[in-house]
Amino acid sequence: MKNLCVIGLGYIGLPTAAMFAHHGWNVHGVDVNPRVVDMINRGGIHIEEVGLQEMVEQAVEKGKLKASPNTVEADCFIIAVPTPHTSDNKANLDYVVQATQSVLKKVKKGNMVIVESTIPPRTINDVVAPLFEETGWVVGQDIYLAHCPERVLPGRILIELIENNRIIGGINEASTEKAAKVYATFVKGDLLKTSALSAEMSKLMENTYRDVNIALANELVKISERLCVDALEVIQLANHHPRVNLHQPGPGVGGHCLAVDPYFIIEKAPEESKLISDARVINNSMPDFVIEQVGKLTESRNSKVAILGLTYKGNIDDVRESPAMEIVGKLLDQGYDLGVYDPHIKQEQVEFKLSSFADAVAEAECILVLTDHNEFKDLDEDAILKGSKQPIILDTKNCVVIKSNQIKYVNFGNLTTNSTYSRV
Ligand code: SAJ
Repeated sequence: MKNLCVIGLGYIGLPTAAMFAHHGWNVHGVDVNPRVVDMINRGGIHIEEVGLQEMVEQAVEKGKLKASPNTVEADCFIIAVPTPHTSDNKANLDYVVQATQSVLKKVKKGNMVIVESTIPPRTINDVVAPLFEETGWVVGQDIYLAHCPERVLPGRILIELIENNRIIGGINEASTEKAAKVYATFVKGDLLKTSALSAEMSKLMENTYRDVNIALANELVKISERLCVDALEVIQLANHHPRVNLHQPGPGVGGHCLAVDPYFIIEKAPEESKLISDARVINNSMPDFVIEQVGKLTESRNSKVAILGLTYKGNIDDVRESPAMEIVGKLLDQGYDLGVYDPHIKQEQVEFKLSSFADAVAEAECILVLTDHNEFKDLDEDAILKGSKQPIILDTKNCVVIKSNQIKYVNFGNLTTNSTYSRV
């Protein structure tokens, strides 16, 4: 196997395609977006990820990576298209089905087909395999089929593609063995061989585990506000216990993974997913909780609020399912005047106006930190003291380090415990 076709060149597909090309495969990338195809064929990238630009540039230069809108013949096909959720929180498998149908037109006996997209339990057995069987292929014999979910953390993708253990979930053993050979190309972590169903469920549980633990931390913040206790200190103290790992509270859970994947389980087992469902409700309630706190710190709904950070987490450029975007939308709907600053975001990614830091904090009654970018650790305090109407920072990500005692600092640890809201 030397020819690989990767369908979907987004946050997972493009780094994966580049990694295989870097390890000697002839890679053909497929994407419906002509701008993306064109940019890659010129050795460029359309997403922010450490080290990716260099790897794509090299692979294209060496002729190991090409991109087009059409699926081509190959020895192995990797499907890495999005699986968004519908308005009623069901998995939308349209892109997976379309990608599979495009593979069907090119597949040959002996080929390997791998789905990396995150999918609900039984999707490989009940949705993907039947598409091949309907056209006469014996799946697991004529062609091989597996689910090998990605587990990489945005910001560390190229490192984790190699270091992370990789789950190899074949529709049968022959498919598992063949898929394992594909990833053995560069994976240094363990290749964990299992069934497609266990692979599907394991992937979903990894993100659900994190989502439920974040919900516990967010619930603690609400309890702490009622009981006037420092939630952040409590988390710090409790995490000194050898078997406790409380996660960090925040303005909500964003991204295409933690905020979506639990629904893929709930959809298949609604009665049995009480805790998972409640956790989603708690995390989805945090944007309103943050807006309540803004209301306590500002004179009226016409007040100016400075927004620092729009992405769903720090040091990336991804605003998908971002709690910050939801908070901005709701504050604008309520009539607040906003100054929005995010050094990782381009104006064309959002519909509202982006400002410089100084313009964002000018005349602000509250400076609302919604994302933990490194740039926010050390803020321009002079600009805040000179420009803002009230030098008050509400840090929902507990990431800002304040030096001046003229600035009132609020985070999820001192919402009620410190009436002066100062942190000197
Ligand atoms: N968050 C908190 N508190 C925490 C940790 C995270 O509020 O203690 C928030 C973040 O701010 C963000 C959201 O949760 O809004 C998700 O961020 P994340 O860093 O937890 O994860 P993702 O979505 O960037 O990546 C996750 C990872 N999954 C796990 O760590 C179990 C990654 O390994 C997966 O590959 C990725 O989902 C995916 O694609 O599924």
